[in-house]
Amino acid sequence: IYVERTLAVIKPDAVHHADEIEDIITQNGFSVLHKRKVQLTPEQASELYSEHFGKMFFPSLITYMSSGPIVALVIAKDKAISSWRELIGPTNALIAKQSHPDSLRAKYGTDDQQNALHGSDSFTSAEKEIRFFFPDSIVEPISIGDSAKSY
Ligand code: YYY
Ligand code: MG
Repeated sequence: IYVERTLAVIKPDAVHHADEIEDIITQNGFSVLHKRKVQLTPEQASELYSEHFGKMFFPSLITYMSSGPIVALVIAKDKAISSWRELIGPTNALIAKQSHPDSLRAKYGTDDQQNALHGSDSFTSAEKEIRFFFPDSIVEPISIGDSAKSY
């Protein structure tokens, strides 16, 4: 049995709800494999969001993401990447409140920037983002049981 992993980040605006959000994560069947509370420097936030460099919202995104502590979690479940993206909801929390009222961004976010949560969007970004926060963790799918196969 192979368990997919993804990176979840509780952003500065939602860190005061971190315990509650972690409960929701486990209630939704995810295992929390690693957890770290850190405050990113603007340079580190820029690295994490490098794909958005040059966009209008990039400078304010970096200011926001480095404005206070965040909680990074490696969470695991079958189809963890898409399942976590689904649970957090649309990027814009204002839209989430309309179309996905039960999503975490609807519950904890404010607008298109302060949206409370991050989730990796693909296997490649999950691997990269897990390594960014947890450089010592094993990135390969973890195997439970005795048969060893790779992707
Ligand atoms: O992956 P996701 O977080 O749902 O959205 P992205 O399009 O990758 O944008 C990353 C991040 O940038 C988003 O979570 C908030 C911020 N952002 C913004 O501040 N303003 C926008 N118009 C779009 C995104
Ligand atoms: Mg994204």
